[in-house]
Amino acid sequence: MRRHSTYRPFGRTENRLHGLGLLALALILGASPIPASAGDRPNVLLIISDDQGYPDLGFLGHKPLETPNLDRLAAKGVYATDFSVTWPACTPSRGSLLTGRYPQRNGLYDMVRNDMVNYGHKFTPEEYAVSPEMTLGLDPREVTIGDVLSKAGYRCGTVGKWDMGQARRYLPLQRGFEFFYGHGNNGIDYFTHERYGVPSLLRGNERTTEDRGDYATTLFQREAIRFLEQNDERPWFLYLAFNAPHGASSFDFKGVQALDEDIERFRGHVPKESLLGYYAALYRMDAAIGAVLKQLSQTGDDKNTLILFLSDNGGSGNGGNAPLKGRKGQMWEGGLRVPFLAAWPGRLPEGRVVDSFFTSLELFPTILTACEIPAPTDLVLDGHNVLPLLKGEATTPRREMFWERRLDRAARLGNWKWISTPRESGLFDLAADPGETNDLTASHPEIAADLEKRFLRWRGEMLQSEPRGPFRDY
Ligand SMILES: [Ca+2]
Repeated sequence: MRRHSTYRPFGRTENRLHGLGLLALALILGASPIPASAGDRPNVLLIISDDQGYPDLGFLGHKPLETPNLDRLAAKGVYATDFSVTWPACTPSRGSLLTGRYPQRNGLYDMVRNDMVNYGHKFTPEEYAVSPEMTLGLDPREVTIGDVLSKAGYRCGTVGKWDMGQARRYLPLQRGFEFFYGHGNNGIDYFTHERYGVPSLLRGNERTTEDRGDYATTLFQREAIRFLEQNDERPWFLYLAFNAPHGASSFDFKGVQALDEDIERFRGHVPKESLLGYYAALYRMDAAIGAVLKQLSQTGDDKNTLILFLSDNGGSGNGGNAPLKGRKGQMWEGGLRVPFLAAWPGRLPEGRVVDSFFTSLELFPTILTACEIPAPTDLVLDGHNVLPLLKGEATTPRREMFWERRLDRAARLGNWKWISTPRESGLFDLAADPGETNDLTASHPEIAADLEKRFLRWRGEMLQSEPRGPFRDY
């Protein structure tokens, strides 16, 4: 298998495992790509999962979980081993994905959430209407990828977890999308579609309870296919944003909700009984992705659709992110580094593994490049087109990256990673030590100082950028 670089985040054995798994899949499935006809602008399917840990793809073989459709996507496209999101939890990660900007630049740099539910408080409708979940969201001045694509003639839809505010001004139909079915807030009960007792499912701008009782992932599958069936002459962009396999946002259920049949599939086969819901929900999400991909192949859209898949942050209740350290919410790789897949028949190689570092900030400019749409000239984007990297024609354009969550800070320069939080700090060489076990601050103080300096310079740039709501004081 052709490799992008000699950078080996997991050492030789781990890479061979990845490589063999993919090679085997490629041999099993190996169909020759059909090139897209010249001048045809591609469709784009952007899929995001929720709290799916870095090791949690079936073909990696780390756990007895099953993701056959994602495995097939990896075999037919590109799998990245060193891909990071911009924040270790949902809202800011998703906001920067859709704006192509650091959370600290677009203003959505913390969660939009009613924390009183953590103490058992049930909101009345009147209280909820003036609560953070209803009043905060992505600044309406921010430009989403939906805004840019729809202006360029794309038909844009969002299905699933929007998570960037649910007052009307924040919802997808006001942000460049003409189709929306899902929830605007951070999470729901998979069956009642309530968020801690508050009905939260919307079709377009209107609340709906028409599907109450049905499993959310299955509904999102149905609606994604509905969007695809509404095909017209325009190319389309579908943002398929799962809330799976995140834990339920419910007073009545702790953990991840799943269909009984899927729970039974894994009973006796998971390391811990408490992981049954996670494994089952992940399996069902993968099946939903499979159904959507099948729909694409039935209409022929699969031949000219760029498919991108990522998780919004590291695993939380997934039984651990080994070989990475840490979890969701943390600056360790286990919080920031996530699964990433890309496929585009005839345009991207099949069964390729990219070990170079890049981030979710890259996806906005990458999508625009794929669609041959210039970025708005007055829009400051923080990422770079990675199509040449994915194709194996160039090295990664991402040299530096910075993360900030309240007092937690991290920076990356090449393979060097610097962390500073009130609880822990360190300097790590991720090429030799992806598990962040060997703090090199004492032996390489100049590198630690350089990364901190770069972090502070970046932070200064963010503070000098045009202020955006909802959190910033301006
Ligand atoms: Ca998440």
